[in-house]
Order: sequence, then structure tokens, then C-alpha cells
Amino acid sequence: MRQVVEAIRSRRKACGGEEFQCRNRKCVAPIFLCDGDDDCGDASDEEKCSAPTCGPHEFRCNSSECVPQVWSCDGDPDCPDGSDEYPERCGRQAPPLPRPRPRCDAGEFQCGSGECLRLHWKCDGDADCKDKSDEANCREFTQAIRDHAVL
Ligand SMILES: [Ca+2]
Ligand SMILES: [Ca+2]
Ligand SMILES: [Ca+2]
Repeated sequence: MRQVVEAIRSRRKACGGEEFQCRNRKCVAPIFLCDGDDDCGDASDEEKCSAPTCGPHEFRCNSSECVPQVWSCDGDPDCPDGSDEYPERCGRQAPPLPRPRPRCDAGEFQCGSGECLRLHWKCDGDADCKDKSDEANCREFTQAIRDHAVL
């Protein structure tokens, strides 16, 4: 038992000089700290340098700073890079409107594909819309016309 303790103790020797001691007791030269490479083997040489993790009520800027969550999308850039106000992030609050379609005049029919056609081209047995929607649901359409005497 004593030998084991000794063995462990000898392995736990401190790192020399400026060396960084990894959590697994390995020593690495300071130039290996934060170079993006796991030199310790347990990545502890890359731990302290990576951007801090933000708290649960904080927003992490693309540039790694943490700002309070409520500052995100408040219309005011708080991150140095403005990433708390990026539209792709904040856009969720105001989804873009669907593409406006041209409005058809009265007496016109709008195809599912967007074009306006004369109403009497609908259900004339000829596909006039790009998406043929003027010939779709014709039974209901004819019924509606009959009911409301549109034509
Ligand atoms: Ca490293
Ligand atoms: Ca902001
Ligand atoms: Ca037609």
C-alpha cells in the first residue's frame, strides 16, 4: 500500500518552471495553452481559455461575450459585434410576411400559382393557370355559381 502511495506521489510532481499542469498532472509548455489543441489529453489546457459559458439568463454574443438575455433583440446592439441584434436571431419575433401576391380585380380569378385570370376561364375545361388550379375543385365552384348566380 505504501508503495502505491509513493508511486502516486512521485507521479504528482509539480510541473517545472512556467509549465502548465494539466488536471491529469501532465505538464505542458505554456505555448500549448489555448492553442485549440488538446495537449494534456484531458483538454484541461484548453478549458480556461475558451470563452466563458454564459449563465442561463445570459445571451452569448458571437464574439463570446455574455450579455443579459433581456438585452438580446432589444433594438440596441450590446455585443461588440452586434450579434445580439442579428436579424436571423431576432427575426423570430417578427416573422417575415408571406410574399404578397398580386391582387386580382373583381371578376377575376386568382390561380394558386398567382396569376389572375378572367373568372369565366375558371372551370372551362382548359388549364389556364400555370398550376392548373383554375380547373381544380370545379364541382364546388359550379355549385357556388349556381347558388349565388355569379355568372
Ligand atoms: Ca493546447
Ligand atoms: Ca441588444
Ligand atoms: Ca380554365
